[in-house]
Amino acid sequence: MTRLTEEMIIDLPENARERSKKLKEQIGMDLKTLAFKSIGENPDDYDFSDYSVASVPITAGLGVIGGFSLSVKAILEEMGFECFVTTEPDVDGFYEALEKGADIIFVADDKRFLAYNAKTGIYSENVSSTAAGYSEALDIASGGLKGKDVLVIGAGRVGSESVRLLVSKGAKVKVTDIDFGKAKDVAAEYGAAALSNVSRAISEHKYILDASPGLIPGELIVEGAVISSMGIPYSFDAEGEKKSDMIIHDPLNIGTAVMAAKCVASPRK
Ligand code: PYL
Repeated sequence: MTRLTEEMIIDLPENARERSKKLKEQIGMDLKTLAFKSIGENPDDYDFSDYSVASVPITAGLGVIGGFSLSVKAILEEMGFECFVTTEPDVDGFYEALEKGADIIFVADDKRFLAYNAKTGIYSENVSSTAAGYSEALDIASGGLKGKDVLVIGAGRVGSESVRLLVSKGAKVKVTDIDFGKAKDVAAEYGAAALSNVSRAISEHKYILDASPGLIPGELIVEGAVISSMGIPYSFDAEGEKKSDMIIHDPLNIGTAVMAAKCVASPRK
């Protein structure tokens, strides 16, 4: 998964509510509702206003990303959780979260973004959560993908999980990747079809789930395209935005919200 940069999330904290409102305009539900719907749950069945959530900065690997923990906090607060960023990073920060009574603790290194419910042992992670949230958003935006052709761009961790989920929703899934071997492996594993020519695949599909870091030239986008794009950096130019009926995108919000929903709703594993 591509590593976020401070520039990509610099405005996230103050725009979290705006993004949730935009999502509601696009698909008829806000971030919290989409997150719970992505896991088959109704947010009204849960009162998580008394949950305390901690976001712990992690210095491992390439280190802390400026604004990352604050962005996690803003996304969770927009959903209705009470959230704090620990003053200490890493293990001492995890200890601080426990000492301060956090129910759910969010931590991310360069390989894994994890949410852990310290009270129940339930945990969730960002790759499967992002795939779930964006696949659900595309299903809703399309009016139901069952029987429809859908293209997944990118056969990495998120793209593969998205192929699996979209096949389970009854879509006719095609997957493409600059590494055609990866696309073929994912297609074979989940009952999808692999397309070798990425540009042609994009130019032939109305419904697209974009799980790739690459920019997508607007000239490839079909008129009226409905696109669910977790790819970072943001992949579309003015022409692509003009031709698309809808582009659902954020740098971190949907994946983080689904992680929180899973930690509140999932039965103990
Ligand atoms: C979870 C994001 C979504 C897209 N790419 C993933 C990423 O950038 N991962 C790295 C996160 C590092 C966070 C850093 C901190 O500030 O705690 N260790």
